[in-house]
Amino acid sequence: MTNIVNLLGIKYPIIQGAMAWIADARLAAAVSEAGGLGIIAAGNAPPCWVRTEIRAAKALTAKPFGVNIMLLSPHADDVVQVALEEGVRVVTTGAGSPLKYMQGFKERGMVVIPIAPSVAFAKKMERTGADAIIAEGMEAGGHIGKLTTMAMMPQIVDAVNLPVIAAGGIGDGRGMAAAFMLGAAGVQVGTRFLLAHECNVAEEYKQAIVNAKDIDTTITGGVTGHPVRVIRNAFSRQLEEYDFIAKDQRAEAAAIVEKLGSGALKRAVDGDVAGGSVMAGQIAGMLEKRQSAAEIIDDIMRGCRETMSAVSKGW
Ligand code: TUI
Repeated sequence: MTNIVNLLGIKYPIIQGAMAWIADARLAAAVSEAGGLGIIAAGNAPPCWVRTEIRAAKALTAKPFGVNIMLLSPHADDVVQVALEEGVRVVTTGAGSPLKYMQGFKERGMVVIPIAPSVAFAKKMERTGADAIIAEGMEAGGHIGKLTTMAMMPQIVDAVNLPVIAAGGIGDGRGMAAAFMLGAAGVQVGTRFLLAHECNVAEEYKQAIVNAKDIDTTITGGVTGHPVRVIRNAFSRQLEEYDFIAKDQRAEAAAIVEKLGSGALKRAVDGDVAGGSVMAGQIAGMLEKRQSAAEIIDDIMRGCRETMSAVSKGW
């Protein structure tokens, strides 16, 4: 098992999930300062925003941090250019294939970690020169694939010769320990960092995470081909209507849902948690405590050590 702590130059094998419109320099720097790998989420933001955040993170921490390129973004090409120009050391990619950027990343010695929703995609990424893979199960918040973390992890671990980072459904030390049992080299944690003091999301969004029970997330936008896990609300119910549409009307429905969806995450991030897209993972049901990023990381590491030592004593 390759050690991602050494690969990334961090203390703990915890990567902060890239949450569009949410994961900015402040959150990323706090996670990196605490010994994890903070990630600035480019999402659909314009390249100038990404540059500003990268520079802000550099001012806040001397420790490594990364940038996530969301490949469905119309700004993806320009955001990649910014990451290259700013000397970003680690990129994670989501929602597509980073193939056309790979050569540029590798020429600059960047560590490239694509997010994979399947074995086939993970193998493709290994062939194109990825340094590690994030295997993200459908327990995760936001745009998801079809497989669960539990079923996908060991299959990707067997299929590639790279460190595999588990993501989706991991919110504490037990989840991290379970990921190690499945062959993970580390974990990516998103939803739990929504409750970090350093996370700038609206108070209403944080409260929606605290209030959520185990069954309170749902999957929207299936008709567009980009399913998204959110906390169920008025907006998700509105989108639900388009999931059961006759085959010959699907293209039209997809266009409508696409239109309704654009801007919906930003609305929620700004506090409209009824009319916006409150992206969150299934683990939201368990999350209650507001803590600093450092407290979150310490708690996950302590819980992981406790769980692993209890398990090693037998059952
Ligand atoms: O990307 C994410 N999570 C996201 S992106 C996002 S912004 C957004 N908003 C509305 C619609 C779509 C996106 C919110 N949350 N996670 C990583 C992830 N990557 N999940 C799934 C994938 C993925 C899907 C297909 C990765 C590769 C892929 O490959 C397709 C291909 O090219 O074969």
